[in-house]
Amino acid sequence: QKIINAAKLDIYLKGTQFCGVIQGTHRLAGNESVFTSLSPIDNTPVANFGKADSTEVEQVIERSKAAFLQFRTVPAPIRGELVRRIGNLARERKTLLAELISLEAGKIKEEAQGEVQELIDICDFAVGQSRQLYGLTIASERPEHRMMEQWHPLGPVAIITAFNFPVAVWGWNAALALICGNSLIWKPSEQTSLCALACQQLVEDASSTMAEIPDDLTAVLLGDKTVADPLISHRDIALVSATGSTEMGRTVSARVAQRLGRVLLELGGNNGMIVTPSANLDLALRAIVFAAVGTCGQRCTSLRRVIAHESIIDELETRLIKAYTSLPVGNPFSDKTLIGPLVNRAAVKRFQAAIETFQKEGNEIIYGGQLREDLGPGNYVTPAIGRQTGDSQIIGTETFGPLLYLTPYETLPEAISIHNSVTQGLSSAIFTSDLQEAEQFLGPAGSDCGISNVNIGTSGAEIGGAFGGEKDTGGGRESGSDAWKNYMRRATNTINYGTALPLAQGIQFDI
Ligand code: UN1
Repeated sequence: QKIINAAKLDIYLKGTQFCGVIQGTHRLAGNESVFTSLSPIDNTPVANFGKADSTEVEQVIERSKAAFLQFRTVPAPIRGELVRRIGNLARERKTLLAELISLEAGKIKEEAQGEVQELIDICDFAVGQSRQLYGLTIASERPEHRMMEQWHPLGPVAIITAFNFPVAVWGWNAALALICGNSLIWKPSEQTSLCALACQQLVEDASSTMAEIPDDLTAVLLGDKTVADPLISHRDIALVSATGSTEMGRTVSARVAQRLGRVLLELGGNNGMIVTPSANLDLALRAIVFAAVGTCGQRCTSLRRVIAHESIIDELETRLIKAYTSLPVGNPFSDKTLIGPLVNRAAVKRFQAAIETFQKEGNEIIYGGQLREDLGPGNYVTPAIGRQTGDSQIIGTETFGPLLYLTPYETLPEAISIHNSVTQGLSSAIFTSDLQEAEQFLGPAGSDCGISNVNIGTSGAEIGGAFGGEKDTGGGRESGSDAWKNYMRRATNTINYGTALPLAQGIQFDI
Protein backbone atom coordinates (compact mmCIF):
# COMPACT_ATOMS: atom_id res chain seq x y z
CA GLN A 1 0.00 0.00 0.00
CA LYS A 2 2.96 2.31 0.63
CA ILE A 3 4.36 1.79 -2.84
CA ILE A 4 3.88 4.56 -5.35
CA ASN A 5 3.88 3.42 -8.94
CA ALA A 6 7.51 3.80 -10.07
CA ALA A 7 6.60 4.78 -13.63
CA LYS A 8 4.40 7.54 -12.28
CA LEU A 9 7.21 8.78 -10.08
CA ASP A 10 9.50 8.93 -13.05
CA ILE A 11 7.12 11.19 -14.95
CA TYR A 12 7.16 13.73 -12.19
CA LEU A 13 10.78 13.45 -11.12
CA LYS A 14 12.19 12.86 -14.62
CA GLY A 15 14.53 10.23 -13.21
CA THR A 16 16.47 12.74 -11.14
CA GLN A 17 15.85 11.31 -7.74
CA PHE A 18 19.35 10.10 -7.11
CA CYS A 19 21.17 13.38 -7.70
CA GLY A 20 22.61 15.46 -4.91
CA VAL A 21 22.47 18.75 -6.77
CA ILE A 22 19.76 19.83 -9.18
CA GLN A 23 20.02 23.24 -10.80
CA GLY A 24 18.64 23.81 -14.26
CA THR A 25 20.51 21.44 -16.54
CA HIS A 26 23.12 20.71 -13.87
CA ARG A 27 22.49 17.40 -12.20
CA LEU A 28 25.40 16.24 -10.13
CA ALA A 29 25.23 12.82 -8.62
CA GLY A 30 26.87 13.88 -5.37
CA ASN A 31 30.61 13.15 -5.55
CA GLU A 32 30.79 10.26 -3.19
CA SER A 33 28.45 10.02 -0.26
CA VAL A 34 25.02 8.57 -0.62
CA PHE A 35 22.29 8.68 2.00
CA THR A 36 19.10 6.71 2.35
CA SER A 37 15.81 7.98 3.74
CA LEU A 38 13.32 5.70 5.47
CA SER A 39 9.57 6.03 5.19
CA PRO A 40 7.90 6.64 8.57
CA ILE A 41 5.18 4.24 7.39
CA ASP A 42 7.29 1.11 7.78
CA ASN A 43 10.93 2.21 8.25
CA THR A 44 11.98 0.76 4.89
CA PRO A 45 14.10 2.76 2.42
CA VAL A 46 12.35 5.24 0.14
CA ALA A 47 15.37 5.84 -2.09
CA ASN A 48 19.10 6.55 -2.06
CA PHE A 49 20.28 10.08 -2.74
CA GLY A 50 23.60 11.69 -3.54
CA LYS A 51 24.75 14.26 -1.03
CA ALA A 52 25.90 17.65 -2.30
CA ASP A 53 29.50 18.39 -1.32
CA SER A 54 30.96 21.78 -0.48
CA THR A 55 32.61 22.32 -3.90
CA GLU A 56 29.29 21.65 -5.58
CA VAL A 57 27.55 24.04 -3.22
CA GLU A 58 30.08 26.72 -4.18
CA GLN A 59 29.33 26.14 -7.88
CA VAL A 60 25.61 26.29 -7.24
CA ILE A 61 25.96 29.66 -5.52
CA GLU A 62 28.01 31.03 -8.43
CA ARG A 63 25.38 29.96 -10.95
CA SER A 64 22.58 31.19 -8.75
CA LYS A 65 24.21 34.60 -8.59
CA ALA A 66 24.50 34.74 -12.37
CA ALA A 67 20.84 33.76 -12.69
CA PHE A 68 19.86 36.48 -10.21
CA LEU A 69 21.69 39.17 -12.19
CA GLN A 70 19.52 38.34 -15.19
CA PHE A 71 16.29 37.67 -13.36
CA ARG A 72 16.25 40.91 -11.35
CA THR A 73 15.48 42.94 -14.47
CA VAL A 74 12.65 40.69 -15.69
CA PRO A 75 9.43 42.67 -15.01
CA ALA A 76 7.69 41.51 -11.85
CA PRO A 77 4.41 40.54 -13.60
CA ILE A 78 6.42 38.23 -15.91
CA ARG A 79 7.98 36.70 -12.80
CA GLY A 80 4.39 36.35 -11.65
CA GLU A 81 3.59 34.46 -14.85
CA LEU A 82 6.25 31.91 -13.92
CA VAL A 83 4.62 31.44 -10.51
CA ARG A 84 1.17 31.19 -12.13
CA ARG A 85 2.47 28.27 -14.21
CA ILE A 86 4.02 26.64 -11.13
CA GLY A 87 0.65 26.88 -9.37
CA ASN A 88 -1.16 25.39 -12.35
CA LEU A 89 1.26 22.46 -12.54
CA ALA A 90 0.80 21.92 -8.80
CA ARG A 91 -2.96 21.72 -9.46
CA GLU A 92 -2.40 19.07 -12.14
CA ARG A 93 0.01 17.08 -9.96
CA LYS A 94 -1.79 17.52 -6.66
CA THR A 95 -2.43 13.84 -6.07
CA LEU A 96 1.12 12.75 -6.79
CA LEU A 97 2.68 15.51 -4.71
CA ALA A 98 0.38 14.54 -1.85
CA GLU A 99 1.42 10.89 -2.23
CA LEU A 100 5.07 11.87 -1.96
CA ILE A 101 4.30 13.84 1.21
CA SER A 102 2.54 10.81 2.70
CA LEU A 103 5.38 8.49 1.70
CA GLU A 104 8.20 10.62 3.06
CA ALA A 105 6.62 12.56 5.94
CA GLY A 106 3.85 10.09 6.88
CA LYS A 107 1.11 12.70 6.55
CA ILE A 108 -2.44 11.38 6.03
CA LYS A 109 -4.00 11.78 2.58
CA GLU A 110 -6.39 14.58 3.51
CA GLU A 111 -3.69 16.68 5.18
CA ALA A 112 -1.18 15.95 2.42
CA GLN A 113 -3.69 17.23 -0.14
CA GLY A 114 -4.23 20.25 2.09
CA GLU A 115 -0.53 20.92 2.08
CA VAL A 116 -0.40 20.92 -1.73
CA GLN A 117 -3.43 23.22 -1.71
CA GLU A 118 -1.37 25.59 0.42
CA LEU A 119 1.27 25.66 -2.34
CA ILE A 120 -1.42 26.36 -4.95
CA ASP A 121 -2.93 29.12 -2.80
CA ILE A 122 0.37 30.89 -2.18
CA CYS A 123 1.12 30.77 -5.90
CA ASP A 124 -2.21 32.52 -6.58
CA PHE A 125 -1.45 35.05 -3.88
CA ALA A 126 2.04 35.69 -5.26
CA VAL A 127 0.78 36.16 -8.83
CA GLY A 128 -1.47 38.98 -7.61
CA GLN A 129 1.31 40.38 -5.47
CA SER A 130 3.61 40.51 -8.48
CA ARG A 131 1.67 43.56 -9.66
CA GLN A 132 1.59 45.14 -6.21
CA LEU A 133 5.21 45.56 -5.10
CA TYR A 134 4.31 49.04 -3.98
CA GLY A 135 6.57 51.68 -2.49
CA LEU A 136 5.33 54.90 -0.91
CA THR A 137 5.57 58.39 -2.34
CA ILE A 138 6.51 60.67 0.54
CA ALA A 139 6.05 64.44 0.88
CA SER A 140 9.43 66.16 0.78
CA GLU A 141 10.22 69.08 3.08
CA ARG A 142 12.14 70.75 0.24
CA PRO A 143 10.50 72.70 -2.63
CA GLU A 144 10.42 70.99 -6.04
CA HIS A 145 11.55 67.69 -4.58
CA ARG A 146 9.90 64.32 -4.58
CA MET A 147 10.64 61.37 -2.31
CA MET A 148 9.71 57.84 -3.10
CA GLU A 149 10.54 54.25 -2.27
CA GLN A 150 11.36 51.43 -4.61
CA TRP A 151 11.52 47.75 -3.75
CA HIS A 152 14.28 45.90 -5.58
CA PRO A 153 15.19 42.21 -5.81
CA LEU A 154 17.56 41.08 -3.09
CA GLY A 155 19.81 38.31 -4.41
CA PRO A 156 20.09 34.53 -4.10
CA VAL A 157 17.82 33.32 -1.30
CA ALA A 158 18.61 30.14 0.67
CA ILE A 159 15.59 28.20 1.85
CA ILE A 160 16.02 25.60 4.58
CA THR A 161 12.92 23.53 5.34
CA ALA A 162 11.82 20.83 7.78
CA PHE A 163 10.28 17.41 7.11
CA ASN A 164 6.79 18.26 8.34
CA PHE A 165 5.75 20.68 5.58
CA PRO A 166 8.04 19.58 2.77
CA VAL A 167 6.07 21.31 0.01
CA ALA A 168 4.07 24.20 1.50
CA VAL A 169 6.85 25.93 3.43
CA TRP A 170 9.05 25.87 0.34
CA GLY A 171 6.03 27.25 -1.53
CA TRP A 172 5.56 30.20 0.83
CA ASN A 173 9.19 31.17 0.37
CA ALA A 174 9.67 30.26 -3.27
CA ALA A 175 6.50 31.87 -4.66
CA LEU A 176 7.22 35.21 -2.99
CA ALA A 177 10.99 35.16 -3.49
CA LEU A 178 10.46 34.49 -7.21
CA ILE A 179 7.96 37.28 -7.84
CA CYS A 180 10.36 39.53 -5.93
CA GLY A 181 13.04 38.74 -8.51
CA ASN A 182 15.39 36.44 -6.60
CA SER A 183 17.12 33.17 -7.40
CA LEU A 184 16.63 30.28 -4.97
CA ILE A 185 18.77 27.58 -3.41
CA TRP A 186 16.78 25.06 -1.39
CA LYS A 187 18.16 22.68 1.22
CA PRO A 188 15.19 20.49 2.15
CA SER A 189 15.10 18.05 5.05
CA GLU A 190 16.94 14.85 4.04
CA GLN A 191 13.73 13.06 5.05
CA THR A 192 11.79 14.61 2.16
CA SER A 193 14.15 14.74 -0.82
CA LEU A 194 11.60 13.35 -3.31
CA CYS A 195 9.13 16.10 -2.42
CA ALA A 196 11.87 18.65 -3.06
CA LEU A 197 12.78 17.13 -6.41
CA ALA A 198 9.13 17.07 -7.44
CA CYS A 199 8.80 20.78 -6.56
CA GLN A 200 11.98 21.64 -8.43
CA GLN A 201 10.49 19.80 -11.40
CA LEU A 202 7.43 22.07 -11.17
CA VAL A 203 9.68 25.11 -11.59
CA GLU A 204 11.64 23.58 -14.43
CA ASP A 205 8.53 22.52 -16.32
CA ALA A 206 6.87 25.88 -15.65
CA SER A 207 9.85 27.82 -17.00
CA SER A 208 10.77 25.58 -19.93
CA THR A 209 8.83 27.63 -22.47
CA MET A 210 9.52 31.05 -20.96
CA ALA A 211 12.52 32.61 -22.69
CA GLU A 212 12.77 35.35 -20.03
CA ILE A 213 13.62 32.90 -17.26
CA PRO A 214 17.36 32.29 -16.86
CA ASP A 215 18.88 28.85 -16.40
CA ASP A 216 19.84 27.91 -12.88
CA LEU A 217 17.20 30.16 -11.31
CA THR A 218 16.34 27.54 -8.69
CA ALA A 219 18.47 24.79 -7.19
CA VAL A 220 18.00 21.94 -4.74
CA LEU A 221 20.84 20.66 -2.58
CA LEU A 222 20.19 17.29 -1.03
CA GLY A 223 21.76 16.08 2.18
CA ASP A 224 22.00 16.74 5.89
CA LYS A 225 22.64 20.01 7.68
CA THR A 226 26.32 20.10 6.71
CA VAL A 227 25.14 20.87 3.16
CA ALA A 228 23.52 24.06 4.44
CA ASP A 229 26.68 25.25 6.24
CA PRO A 230 28.47 26.84 3.25
CA LEU A 231 25.19 28.49 2.20
CA ILE A 232 24.66 30.07 5.59
CA SER A 233 28.14 31.55 5.73
CA HIS A 234 28.31 32.75 2.13
CA ARG A 235 28.25 36.52 1.62
CA ASP A 236 26.41 36.17 -1.69
CA ILE A 237 23.38 34.62 -0.04
CA ALA A 238 21.22 37.67 0.53
CA LEU A 239 18.65 36.00 2.76
CA VAL A 240 18.58 32.74 4.70
CA SER A 241 15.00 31.67 5.33
CA ALA A 242 15.04 28.77 7.79
CA THR A 243 12.23 26.67 9.23
CA GLY A 244 12.96 24.16 11.98
CA SER A 245 13.95 23.89 15.62
CA THR A 246 14.83 26.83 17.84
CA GLU A 247 18.28 25.32 18.31
CA MET A 248 18.85 25.28 14.54
CA GLY A 249 17.58 28.86 14.29
CA ARG A 250 19.98 30.11 16.94
CA THR A 251 22.95 28.59 15.11
CA VAL A 252 21.86 29.90 11.70
CA SER A 253 21.05 33.34 13.08
CA ALA A 254 24.42 33.73 14.85
CA ARG A 255 26.34 32.71 11.76
CA VAL A 256 24.42 34.96 9.39
CA ALA A 257 24.76 37.84 11.88
CA GLN A 258 28.56 37.51 11.63
CA ARG A 259 28.35 38.72 8.04
CA LEU A 260 25.40 41.03 8.77
CA GLY A 261 23.22 39.05 6.40
CA ARG A 262 19.47 38.70 6.64
CA VAL A 263 17.54 35.84 8.19
CA LEU A 264 13.88 34.91 8.17
CA LEU A 265 13.23 32.43 10.96
CA GLU A 266 10.22 30.24 11.60
CA LEU A 267 11.11 28.07 14.58
CA GLY A 268 9.49 26.04 17.32
CA GLY A 269 6.09 26.63 18.85
CA ASN A 270 4.53 25.52 22.13
CA ASN A 271 1.03 26.51 21.29
CA GLY A 272 -1.69 26.94 23.86
CA MET A 273 -5.47 27.31 23.97
CA ILE A 274 -7.47 28.85 26.79
CA VAL A 275 -10.93 27.31 27.24
CA THR A 276 -13.17 29.59 29.30
CA PRO A 277 -16.43 28.75 31.14
CA SER A 278 -18.53 30.29 28.34
CA ALA A 279 -16.81 28.26 25.59
CA ASN A 280 -18.86 26.14 23.20
CA LEU A 281 -17.33 22.82 24.24
CA ASP A 282 -18.50 20.97 21.13
CA LEU A 283 -16.48 23.35 18.98
CA ALA A 284 -13.57 23.44 21.41
CA LEU A 285 -13.37 19.66 21.40
CA ARG A 286 -13.16 19.42 17.61
CA ALA A 287 -10.61 22.20 17.45
CA ILE A 288 -8.45 20.64 20.17
CA VAL A 289 -8.41 17.20 18.60
CA PHE A 290 -7.49 18.39 15.10
CA ALA A 291 -4.82 20.77 16.41
CA ALA A 292 -3.30 18.28 18.87
CA VAL A 293 -3.22 15.10 16.79
CA GLY A 294 -3.34 16.36 13.18
CA THR A 295 -0.08 15.56 11.38
CA CYS A 296 0.54 13.34 14.44
CA GLY A 297 1.30 16.49 16.46
CA GLN A 298 4.16 17.39 14.14
CA ARG A 299 3.10 20.84 12.97
CA CYS A 300 4.92 23.83 14.37
CA THR A 301 1.39 25.08 15.07
CA SER A 302 0.23 21.86 16.79
CA LEU A 303 -1.68 22.37 20.01
CA ARG A 304 0.43 21.29 22.99
CA ARG A 305 -1.27 22.99 25.96
CA VAL A 306 -4.93 23.41 26.91
CA ILE A 307 -5.45 25.81 29.79
CA ALA A 308 -9.05 25.17 30.87
CA HIS A 309 -11.16 26.84 33.53
CA GLU A 310 -11.49 24.72 36.66
CA SER A 311 -15.29 24.68 36.32
CA ILE A 312 -15.18 22.87 32.94
CA ILE A 313 -11.84 21.05 32.89
CA ASP A 314 -13.22 17.73 34.16
CA GLU A 315 -15.98 17.65 31.57
CA LEU A 316 -13.50 18.61 28.85
CA GLU A 317 -11.14 15.86 30.00
CA THR A 318 -13.87 13.21 29.88
CA ARG A 319 -14.98 14.29 26.41
CA LEU A 320 -11.40 14.44 25.13
CA ILE A 321 -10.63 10.93 26.30
CA LYS A 322 -13.81 9.70 24.63
CA ALA A 323 -12.84 11.41 21.37
CA TYR A 324 -9.26 10.10 21.50
CA THR A 325 -10.50 6.53 22.03
CA SER A 326 -12.10 6.46 18.60
CA LEU A 327 -9.23 8.06 16.62
CA PRO A 328 -7.93 5.69 13.91
CA VAL A 329 -4.11 5.46 13.93
CA GLY A 330 -2.42 3.78 10.98
CA ASN A 331 -1.14 3.84 7.43
CA PRO A 332 -1.52 7.38 6.06
CA PHE A 333 -2.48 6.05 2.63
CA SER A 334 -5.61 4.47 4.07
CA ASP A 335 -8.76 6.61 3.75
CA LYS A 336 -9.87 5.77 7.28
CA THR A 337 -6.70 6.91 9.05
CA LEU A 338 -6.69 10.20 10.93
CA ILE A 339 -3.31 9.78 12.66
CA GLY A 340 -0.27 8.67 10.71
CA PRO A 341 3.17 7.82 12.10
CA LEU A 342 5.79 9.93 13.80
CA VAL A 343 8.66 10.73 11.47
CA ASN A 344 11.24 8.30 12.87
CA ARG A 345 12.29 6.21 15.86
CA ALA A 346 14.11 9.13 17.47
CA ALA A 347 10.82 11.08 17.48
CA VAL A 348 9.09 8.12 19.16
CA LYS A 349 11.80 8.10 21.84
CA ARG A 350 11.44 11.83 22.47
CA PHE A 351 7.65 11.44 22.73
CA GLN A 352 7.99 8.63 25.24
CA ALA A 353 10.73 10.42 27.21
CA ALA A 354 8.53 13.54 27.54
CA ILE A 355 5.69 11.40 28.88
CA GLU A 356 8.01 9.78 31.41
CA THR A 357 9.41 13.14 32.54
CA PHE A 358 5.92 14.59 32.94
CA GLN A 359 4.99 11.69 35.19
CA LYS A 360 8.23 11.92 37.19
CA GLU A 361 7.49 15.60 37.77
CA GLY A 362 4.38 14.47 39.65
CA ASN A 363 1.80 14.81 36.89
CA GLU A 364 -0.56 12.31 35.37
CA ILE A 365 -0.90 10.80 31.91
CA ILE A 366 -4.61 10.23 31.56
CA TYR A 367 -4.61 8.72 28.08
CA GLY A 368 -2.33 7.03 25.54
CA GLY A 369 1.40 7.21 24.91
CA GLN A 370 1.98 3.64 23.73
CA LEU A 371 4.11 2.57 20.77
CA ARG A 372 1.73 0.70 18.44
CA GLU A 373 3.80 -2.29 17.40
CA ASP A 374 0.56 -4.04 16.47
CA LEU A 375 0.40 -1.69 13.46
CA GLY A 376 3.66 -2.99 11.98
CA PRO A 377 7.21 -1.64 11.83
CA GLY A 378 6.24 2.03 11.31
CA ASN A 379 6.46 4.75 13.96
CA TYR A 380 2.87 4.60 15.18
CA VAL A 381 1.89 5.78 18.65
CA THR A 382 -1.35 6.32 20.53
CA PRO A 383 -1.72 10.07 21.07
CA ALA A 384 -1.38 11.06 24.70
CA ILE A 385 -3.09 13.47 27.10
CA GLY A 386 -1.49 14.61 30.35
CA ARG A 387 -3.16 16.40 33.26
CA GLN A 388 -0.98 18.86 35.12
CA THR A 389 -1.24 18.50 38.87
CA GLY A 390 2.16 19.86 39.90
CA ASP A 391 5.03 21.93 38.53
CA SER A 392 6.38 20.89 35.16
CA GLN A 393 9.45 21.88 33.18
CA ILE A 394 8.65 19.58 30.29
CA ILE A 395 5.49 21.56 29.45
CA GLY A 396 7.81 24.43 28.59
CA THR A 397 9.56 22.42 25.87
CA GLU A 398 8.23 21.55 22.43
CA THR A 399 7.78 17.81 22.03
CA PHE A 400 7.14 17.21 18.35
CA GLY A 401 4.39 14.62 18.67
CA PRO A 402 0.78 14.10 19.76
CA LEU A 403 1.22 14.92 23.45
CA LEU A 404 -1.32 17.36 24.90
CA TYR A 405 -1.18 18.82 28.41
CA LEU A 406 -4.27 19.98 30.32
CA THR A 407 -3.77 22.68 32.94
CA PRO A 408 -6.51 24.23 35.14
CA TYR A 409 -6.93 27.96 35.82
CA GLU A 410 -9.13 30.18 38.01
CA THR A 411 -9.00 33.70 36.51
CA LEU A 412 -8.37 34.94 32.96
CA PRO A 413 -5.25 36.96 33.89
CA GLU A 414 -3.85 33.79 35.46
CA ALA A 415 -4.70 31.81 32.30
CA ILE A 416 -2.98 34.40 30.09
CA SER A 417 0.04 34.39 32.35
CA ILE A 418 0.30 30.57 32.18
CA HIS A 419 -0.24 30.78 28.45
CA ASN A 420 2.61 33.28 27.95
CA SER A 421 5.00 31.61 30.39
CA VAL A 422 6.72 29.45 27.74
CA THR A 423 9.71 30.64 25.72
CA GLN A 424 8.03 30.09 22.35
CA GLY A 425 5.44 32.41 20.77
CA LEU A 426 3.97 31.03 17.56
CA SER A 427 0.24 30.28 17.67
CA SER A 428 -2.50 30.60 20.29
CA ALA A 429 -6.25 30.40 20.74
CA ILE A 430 -9.08 31.16 23.13
CA PHE A 431 -12.48 29.49 23.18
CA THR A 432 -15.05 31.83 24.69
CA SER A 433 -18.45 33.38 24.01
CA ASP A 434 -17.52 36.42 26.08
CA LEU A 435 -16.50 39.39 23.92
CA GLN A 436 -14.43 41.00 26.65
CA GLU A 437 -12.43 37.85 27.28
CA ALA A 438 -11.82 37.40 23.56
CA GLU A 439 -10.64 40.98 23.10
CA GLN A 440 -8.43 40.82 26.19
CA PHE A 441 -6.74 37.75 24.76
CA LEU A 442 -6.18 39.51 21.42
CA GLY A 443 -5.10 42.81 23.00
CA PRO A 444 -1.65 44.09 23.96
CA ALA A 445 -1.75 42.43 27.39
CA GLY A 446 -3.10 39.17 25.99
CA SER A 447 -1.45 36.40 23.98
CA ASP A 448 2.19 37.15 23.14
CA CYS A 449 2.14 35.01 19.98
CA GLY A 450 2.39 35.91 16.29
CA ILE A 451 -0.93 34.15 15.67
CA SER A 452 -3.90 34.54 18.05
CA ASN A 453 -7.29 33.02 17.29
CA VAL A 454 -10.78 33.10 18.76
CA ASN A 455 -12.94 29.97 18.59
CA ILE A 456 -10.66 28.16 16.17
CA GLY A 457 -7.60 26.00 16.87
CA THR A 458 -3.92 26.89 16.72
CA SER A 459 -3.02 25.02 13.53
CA GLY A 460 -4.16 25.27 9.95
CA ALA A 461 -3.51 28.95 9.27
CA GLU A 462 -4.58 30.35 5.89
CA ILE A 463 -1.82 31.56 3.57
CA GLY A 464 -3.25 35.10 3.35
CA GLY A 465 -2.06 36.12 6.82
CA ALA A 466 1.51 36.72 7.94
CA PHE A 467 2.76 33.47 9.47
CA GLY A 468 5.34 33.32 12.26
CA GLY A 469 5.91 34.12 15.88
CA GLU A 470 7.79 35.84 18.65
CA LYS A 471 10.44 34.93 21.22
CA ASP A 472 12.06 31.53 20.56
CA THR A 473 9.92 31.18 17.43
CA GLY A 474 12.36 33.59 15.80
CA GLY A 475 10.34 36.69 14.89
CA GLY A 476 9.99 36.01 11.14
CA ARG A 477 6.78 36.46 9.15
CA GLU A 478 6.23 34.42 6.00
CA SER A 479 3.42 33.75 3.54
CA GLY A 480 0.69 36.41 3.29
CA SER A 481 0.13 40.06 4.26
CA ASP A 482 3.32 42.05 3.56
CA ALA A 483 5.76 39.16 4.09
CA TRP A 484 6.96 39.74 0.49
CA LYS A 485 9.01 42.67 1.81
CA ASN A 486 11.42 40.18 3.40
CA TYR A 487 12.53 39.17 -0.08
CA MET A 488 13.30 42.67 -1.37
CA ARG A 489 15.51 45.60 -0.49
CA ARG A 490 14.02 49.06 -0.10
CA ALA A 491 15.64 52.06 -1.72
CA THR A 492 14.55 55.59 -0.74
CA ASN A 493 14.90 57.98 -3.68
CA THR A 494 14.81 61.79 -3.49
CA ILE A 495 14.53 63.68 -6.75
CA ASN A 496 15.16 67.40 -7.23
CA TYR A 497 13.26 68.82 -10.20
CA GLY A 498 14.03 72.47 -9.38
CA THR A 499 16.92 74.79 -10.13
CA ALA A 500 18.14 75.33 -6.56
CA LEU A 501 19.77 72.96 -4.09
CA PRO A 502 17.99 73.43 -0.77
CA LEU A 503 19.36 71.24 2.02
CA ALA A 504 17.22 69.23 4.41
CA GLN A 505 16.79 70.40 8.00
CA GLY A 506 17.11 73.99 6.67
CA ILE A 507 20.90 73.86 6.74
CA GLN A 508 22.67 76.77 4.99
CA PHE A 509 25.96 75.77 3.40
CA ASP A 510 26.87 78.41 0.82
CA ILE A 511 30.06 78.00 -1.15
C1 UN1 B 1 4.64 24.31 9.95
O1 UN1 B 1 4.25 23.44 10.74
O2 UN1 B 1 5.87 24.54 9.80
O3 UN1 B 1 -0.83 26.68 10.08
C2 UN1 B 1 3.74 25.09 9.08
C3 UN1 B 1 -0.54 25.52 9.78
C4 UN1 B 1 -0.03 25.28 8.38
C5 UN1 B 1 1.43 25.52 8.29
C6 UN1 B 1 2.28 24.88 9.34
N1 UN1 B 1 -0.74 26.16 7.49
O4 UN1 B 1 -0.65 24.58 10.55
